Amino acid sequence: MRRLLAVFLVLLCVLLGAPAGVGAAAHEVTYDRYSLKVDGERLVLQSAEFHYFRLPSPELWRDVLEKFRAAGFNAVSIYFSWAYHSPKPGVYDFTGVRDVDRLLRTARQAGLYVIARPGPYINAESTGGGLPAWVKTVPGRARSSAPGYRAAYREWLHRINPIIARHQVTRGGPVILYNAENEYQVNTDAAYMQDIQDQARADGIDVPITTNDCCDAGSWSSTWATGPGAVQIPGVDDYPQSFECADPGVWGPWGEGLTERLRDDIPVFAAEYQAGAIDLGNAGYDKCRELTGPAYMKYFYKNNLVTTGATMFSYYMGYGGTNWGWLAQPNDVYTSYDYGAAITEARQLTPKYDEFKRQGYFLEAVAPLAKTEPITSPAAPDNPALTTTARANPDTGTQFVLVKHADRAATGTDDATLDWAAPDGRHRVPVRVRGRDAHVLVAGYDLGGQRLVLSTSEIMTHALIGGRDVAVLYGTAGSPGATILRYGSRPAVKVLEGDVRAEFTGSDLRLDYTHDRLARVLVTGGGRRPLLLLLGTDETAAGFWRAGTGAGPVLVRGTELVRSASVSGETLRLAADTAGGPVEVFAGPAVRRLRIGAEDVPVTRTPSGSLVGATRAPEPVRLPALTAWRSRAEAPEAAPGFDDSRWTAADHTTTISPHPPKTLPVLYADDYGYHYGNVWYRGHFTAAGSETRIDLNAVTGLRGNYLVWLNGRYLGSAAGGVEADSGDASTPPNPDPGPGHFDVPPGVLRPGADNVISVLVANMGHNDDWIADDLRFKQPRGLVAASVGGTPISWRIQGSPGTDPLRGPLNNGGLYGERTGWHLPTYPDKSWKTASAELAPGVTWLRTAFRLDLPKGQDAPVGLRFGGEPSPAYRVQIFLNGWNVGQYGGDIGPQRDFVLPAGLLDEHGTNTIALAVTAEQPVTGPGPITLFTYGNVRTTR
Ligand code: IPT
Repeated sequence: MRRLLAVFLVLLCVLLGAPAGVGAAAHEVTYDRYSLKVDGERLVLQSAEFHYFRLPSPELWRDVLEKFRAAGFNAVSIYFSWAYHSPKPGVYDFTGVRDVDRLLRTARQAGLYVIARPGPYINAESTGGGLPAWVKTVPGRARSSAPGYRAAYREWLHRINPIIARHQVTRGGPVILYNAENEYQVNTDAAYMQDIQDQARADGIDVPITTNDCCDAGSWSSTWATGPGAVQIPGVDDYPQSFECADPGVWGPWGEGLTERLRDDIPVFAAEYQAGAIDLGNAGYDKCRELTGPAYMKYFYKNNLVTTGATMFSYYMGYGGTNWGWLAQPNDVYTSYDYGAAITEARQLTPKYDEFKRQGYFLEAVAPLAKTEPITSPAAPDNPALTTTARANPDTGTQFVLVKHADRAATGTDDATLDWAAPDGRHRVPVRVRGRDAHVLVAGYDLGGQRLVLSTSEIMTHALIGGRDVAVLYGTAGSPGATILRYGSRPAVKVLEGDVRAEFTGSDLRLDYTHDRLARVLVTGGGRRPLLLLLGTDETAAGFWRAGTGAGPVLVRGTELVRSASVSGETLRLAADTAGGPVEVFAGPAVRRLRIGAEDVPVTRTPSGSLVGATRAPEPVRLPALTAWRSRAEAPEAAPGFDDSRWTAADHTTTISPHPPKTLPVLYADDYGYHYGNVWYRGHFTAAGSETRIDLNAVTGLRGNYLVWLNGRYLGSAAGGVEADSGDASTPPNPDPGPGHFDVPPGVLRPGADNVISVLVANMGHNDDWIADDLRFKQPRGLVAASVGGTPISWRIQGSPGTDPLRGPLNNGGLYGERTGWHLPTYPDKSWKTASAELAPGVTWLRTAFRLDLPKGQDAPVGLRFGGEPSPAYRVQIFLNGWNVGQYGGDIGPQRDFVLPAGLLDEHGTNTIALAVTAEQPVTGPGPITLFTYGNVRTTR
């Protein structure tokens, strides 16, 4: 019946002209102990993580997802952040940058399956771990089946699930798996875990449900394998390189990184496998990229593939993005969430991307990988420094042999001869392994119309193009390689390029060579269709792009990227990024012309049968200098006469927070509905005249601070606390900031009259709830204690007055300038004075505008750079056309460059930068501030 329905839907799609590829029709998702299957076809799931909420520019989602697909990923894993969509109970927004329908459509168009991860809890170093801050005021432990929390998370699930449901593979969409909760192994509330799944099923989720277990393959897979809470396909998170990027030379400090087999009836699933790192030690993301670079990827990913036989991989992160607005979880990250990922925050491809491409193309091309069992290694090295591990496909006999160092920490290069009992015969072949490298070698494989006996080169990809097999094999530059192919009779061998020795004995053609640039060998006859063998190095292999067309696959080299390809008549059209220089395409003989984007590229045919031409270099990009800064100081709230009568009275005497207040009234910002960004407090008291000191305590999350005025006189600042309950300065050692003691200067008090304490408190974001104990997550923000002698104080509080409908709940806090629109591009700043470099304590705004007209048809991501040394005495909130794109300052993190993403940035118009600078003391402001580009290519983006 299901089959019939599927056939019907296929026909319907054909009739309606729906595109081919992922999601053209309804499909069935099943699985067994080896792999997932779509309509019975085995699939190696190669996924990487992407957070749309960290790229507030829907037009760039397509760019990133196309880059994923072009690296051989066939899936994207997506957290959905509840906090990003919901400013308050009952209010949800799925429009504009929050349009997840568009996101899922885009994923499908890019040809990617989706692992949908709506939490409710997601962690992800995002504010509250994805829980909206209003959940802090909901009674009952978060991440449990407590009724208050249950009502809250069901509200979210019933909004997000129906959107996900209509994009499932089973309805012709891309969603192939649904991830319930996140690393919930530390908790034992099975009813909660079960309810998430019951809600999902009730909302129409019918793809397999998965969850990601952390650290020590926990409860939901084993203890709870059959009971309430158990999911269908649990997976495991692995971060073998840790998060200490300052020491990128370390090698697996957190273990071998081998994904455990959790159950016998499901595939091995690496649900989150480390592909970058948070920058815990402020080393900068380039170091994180080094820590998790190509060497790590080669060794750990290949080891995992062959040793555990995993067929489901999801790499965290494929693209990290930006903690714009108040999205960051303050204790782990700063504005950039680049993550040292394969694709940088500014969407640039790195050497890590090349390695993903080499591995991803292999997984996609070599089908027997989807069903393997471990075997005793058939290939013995004669050098004990090297070792081999192997698996084989039980149906085809294809062997996969992993060659690596016996000592995983070894750094030297070792040669060996492998004595390999391959399915088609025994051979002695040379291998060379550098330290911290690994190779997956294949034997007994039907490579298209060829029979690969074995090779000591790795397979990148192969394709049937114009009636012949074209295969790309590769190895470390300078290392020896041997490839043996089987023929019915002696074939003709023509070495078109490079130094390759060929020998035919019995039925085997043996090719010996050194991996060097790109050798080309054409083999014809021998009872098989022709083979063009391309033998490259890691580097030359990475230069190849593969794309499908209606006329079969094509291979391309010399472009920066290939997004898609199509053939019409004699013309191959590429949607590609180019940077000038030679381009080569391997397409069928019918193809005689090449068109890249809107340009015809003249081509000639090579002896390899390929076409070569040249692409034009992109036009240079000229950026304006940022001049004509205007400024205006604010903080009228500090003045005693400021009218705060419309502010919210902060007069609660109780709170549901698990952290009891130290003084009353309760001053926790969340309790008054102010959840994100800065908050102002004004405390009125009738002075006795004897008060000498104001004692305050504020909790802000890491890197936060607060500033204090009395009757308009600035008293100073203090660092905000990170723990609500250790603020007692009298019990040393007190490791925690938070408490601040401010002496009342002589002559400032007005005895018998109204006196006003004004306090500006930063809220750096909300703690996550990783261990699900509520204490971290429900830690308050804002003032947690305030006293001036024993004199009673009556308080008012003001934060962000409402949610910006375009930019969402996390864009703004309650600075005066934010409340009056000084960050917005339309704000008339003509009356502001020319900015001076010297800043007074308090908040000063700086604004400037600039025009851009970037060359059309090019992608040149623009950034804002702060030169000079940042001072710990100021912090800067950066607004681009009203969008809060980040924070800069000596205490904020190592970041100096901020991405200004296209979409928020008008690449052909006027843009406004507004900086809100909060200074703790008189200080020279930030600068020099310049625009720069991260890259420049011609594109069809
Ligand atoms: C794992 C989380 O699931 C993910 O959300 C993110 O926080 C990641 O870590 C780190 O960047 S938790 C890890 C301790 C396995």
